[in-house]
Amino acid sequence: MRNMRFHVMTLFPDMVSQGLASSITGRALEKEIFSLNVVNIRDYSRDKHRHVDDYPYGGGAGMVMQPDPVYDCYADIVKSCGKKPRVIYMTPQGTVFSQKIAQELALEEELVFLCGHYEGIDDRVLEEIVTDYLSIGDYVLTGGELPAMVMIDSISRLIPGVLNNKESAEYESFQDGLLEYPQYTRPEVYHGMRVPEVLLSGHHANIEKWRHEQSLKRTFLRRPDLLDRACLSPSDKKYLEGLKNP
Ligand code: 9D3
Repeated sequence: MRNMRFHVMTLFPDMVSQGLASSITGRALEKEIFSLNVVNIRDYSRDKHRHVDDYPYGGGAGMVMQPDPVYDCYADIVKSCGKKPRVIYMTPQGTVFSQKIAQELALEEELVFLCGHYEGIDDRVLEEIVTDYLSIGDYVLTGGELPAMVMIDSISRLIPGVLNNKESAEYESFQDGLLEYPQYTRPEVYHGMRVPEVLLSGHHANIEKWRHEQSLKRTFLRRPDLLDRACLSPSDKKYLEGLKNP
């Protein structure tokens, strides 16, 4: 089995290590299903005060991360890799990350995530080492660490063995591109609200049909944009027409 290795270049290594040490990613790290090498870019400063940033040429607010510490950090990581790894720069200017991109990146043996801070990184080192520019969406964060953690979380769960059987089965059922149906557990009556009767009936075919219709209805109401790309049968389309024209 492939043992995927993630490298993260960051000024906040504890944030990344601690964030991924919990939950399912933490369990998979303990089981050595994938590994995580978090590297502090500051360790590659050439300055006695451990500076890694400087004023921008041409003026302007804030500081820019210098190219040398980033390059030296990268060079050290590459030395430990079999072949030249993809280097993903976390930036609000990147392509928006998606499940499709997660699936593509999960095929790699090694991935390097570069997290920026301040007003960004000297563009020359980015041109030299970065293969992919990725964002997690159109909102402003303080740095690339949370985006790197988001991507590692979603990529790692695609590695065989990270999810248990139940979790994997749930993933399979998501592949039709629809939202999940609602779930219920005990008690049967909560704050006066009953669990839908069909779920107590024990009639598996009816339960499947009800759940599938709930998925269609939810997707229609909450994420109608997904319906354009979903796999829909003729009877699904009929059901949706019924929702639109009651
Ligand atoms: C508003 C002008 N800029 C601030 C100096 C741009 C800017 C640069 C860097 C804004 C935020 C950041 C820090 N964010 C990331 O590094 C980042 C990010 C994000 O903010 N949103 C979504 N995805 C990503 S990936 C990396």
